[in-house]
Amino acid sequence: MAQQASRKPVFPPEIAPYIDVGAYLVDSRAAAATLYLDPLLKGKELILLTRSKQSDGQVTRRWKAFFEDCGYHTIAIDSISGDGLEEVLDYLAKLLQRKLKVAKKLGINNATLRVVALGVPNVGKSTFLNRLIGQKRLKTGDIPGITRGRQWVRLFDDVEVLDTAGVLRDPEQINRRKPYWMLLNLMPYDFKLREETVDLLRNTLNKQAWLKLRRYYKMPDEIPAPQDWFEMLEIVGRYGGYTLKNDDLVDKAARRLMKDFRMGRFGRISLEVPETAVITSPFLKRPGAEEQE
Ligand SMILES: Nc1nc2c(ncn2[C@@H]2O[C@H](COP(=O)(O)OP(=O)(O)O)[C@@H](O)[C@H]2O)c(=O)[nH]1
Ligand SMILES: [Mg+2]
Repeated sequence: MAQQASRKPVFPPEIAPYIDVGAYLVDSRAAAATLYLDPLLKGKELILLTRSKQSDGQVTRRWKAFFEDCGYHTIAIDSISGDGLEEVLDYLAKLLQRKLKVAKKLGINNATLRVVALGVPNVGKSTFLNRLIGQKRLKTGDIPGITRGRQWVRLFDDVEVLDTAGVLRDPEQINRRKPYWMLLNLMPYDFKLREETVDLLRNTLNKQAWLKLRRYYKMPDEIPAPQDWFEMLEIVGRYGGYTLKNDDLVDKAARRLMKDFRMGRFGRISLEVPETAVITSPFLKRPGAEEQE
């Protein structure tokens, strides 16, 4: 079952002081719509721009620069290809060394670095941690909300990671983000959002992506680019050999289109760019902004 918006904390608030790193998994294709920051872990942020193999590399680099300007250490990763994971391990090793140094000054000869993985449901927290651990110890899956309990897992002798269930908080923010989430398969298909979601994709595609789409759906040259969401779906229907004569077929076309997008049929596409994206997280440190308490 899909996870519902929850205000329950994903880790007990009282353990926040013992957590060293809040590893925030953010989908690099929609870094604003999948951004979630926890005020309890201020100053401990590590932003991981995931699925970097699926997003527009140039846009992902801009997102990295954006988050770094905000003061967060940021790494682009892909948990399937393994890209960026070495860099994550190097960064954690550096933080552990720093923690050990502080411990030694206090006369303690060991330290454990505690990392918690955070992010919206289905963004890839468990997959990322599994890849780091090197074996499939945490449950992953395509259905949001698969990680329910809490489990600390030892990554190395001196690094522990905590997987969490996804966070979904403010209902108002959630509604704005829903078309993004649906397109990225972070939430189940909802026919009420199909118009908005198809339009989101239609408005995002650049010239190159349109070319790929035309080729993929074998669109004849005389057919102009679709003017609205329905025309867009008609292209998919025509390709599949059906017309959208009833609502089920409209849904069928919408699902197919979204799936083809996710499969990369239209190329590597980012849905949001840092220059125009709306970031709703109230906890984002903006460069130059006054520190707020
Ligand atoms: N291609 C690709 N798929 C990923 C990546 N990370 C996660 N996934 C897939 O996304 C789905 C949800 O991942 P999961 O780790 O269960 O998400 P969680 O709810 O955040 O723990 C799974 O089907 C994963 O295989 C990635 O970096 N690249
Ligand atoms: Mg999980």
